[in-house]
Amino acid sequence: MKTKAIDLKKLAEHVDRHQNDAEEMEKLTLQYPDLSVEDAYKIQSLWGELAGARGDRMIGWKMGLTSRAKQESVGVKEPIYGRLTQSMEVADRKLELSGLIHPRVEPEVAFVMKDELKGENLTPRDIWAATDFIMPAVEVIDSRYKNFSFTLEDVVADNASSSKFFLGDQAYSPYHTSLSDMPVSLYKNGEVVQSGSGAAVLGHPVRSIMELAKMINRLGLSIDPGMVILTGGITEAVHVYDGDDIEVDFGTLGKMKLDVTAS
Ligand code: OOG
Ligand code: MG
Repeated sequence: MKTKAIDLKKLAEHVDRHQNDAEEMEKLTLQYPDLSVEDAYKIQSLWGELAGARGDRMIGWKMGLTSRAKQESVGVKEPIYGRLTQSMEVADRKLELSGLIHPRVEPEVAFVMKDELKGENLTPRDIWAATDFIMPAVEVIDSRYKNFSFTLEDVVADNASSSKFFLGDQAYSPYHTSLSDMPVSLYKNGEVVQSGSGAAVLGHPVRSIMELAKMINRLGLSIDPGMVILTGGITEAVHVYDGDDIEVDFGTLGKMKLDVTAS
């Protein structure tokens, strides 16, 4: 028997409040064990409308859990997507902890599109032909769930843990380097704490864009020209604390440095 319909709008407001107040919350699935993945994406989309209504425009998408290491560390075995809004992009090199709960950073490759991408059977060629440029990126994830612990449905409803992101100063031609062979090392306070290569992302980051297009196509959505796409963590995410200095070496895509400060 179908139980009472879940008020998805109310849940979107609940998630939004906890994001804005940087207050951790219980897993939604504890109270709503019947919450489906479709419901969770609907909550995410309603959250996007709330952000849009306060002027926080959507500027792109992120893929998450595209690497085996990341899937294993959180116990969710499939890729997910989330929405990126204007207020998440940080232009300086300061990661301020105020407004965040228990942030982690992870190195990623960002694609910026020049053409629309739509469809469930796109090929790598389609993606490259529609790509304007690529950039090294650092994503800051900050699950609103206690202990960063969630199910697939929970993390999707929480906009795939999105909180902030930094893009490198230098953009590159999509053909600059082989992204699957690109070595990446993450340094915290001068020591390497994570390393990997672009191949960790579904074999090649371009596949992450194919997967995103396929997933949103089911809802009739497409990737718009000008949008930025974070293709997913290349290594495990690392906790950051006040005073940390973070440096990511992206090989021929250069280095990015961030100072972590309380406010
Ligand atoms: C989910 C988001 C993961 C990525 O790049 O894999 C993600 C999480 O681990 O909290 O952004
Ligand atoms: Mg990520």
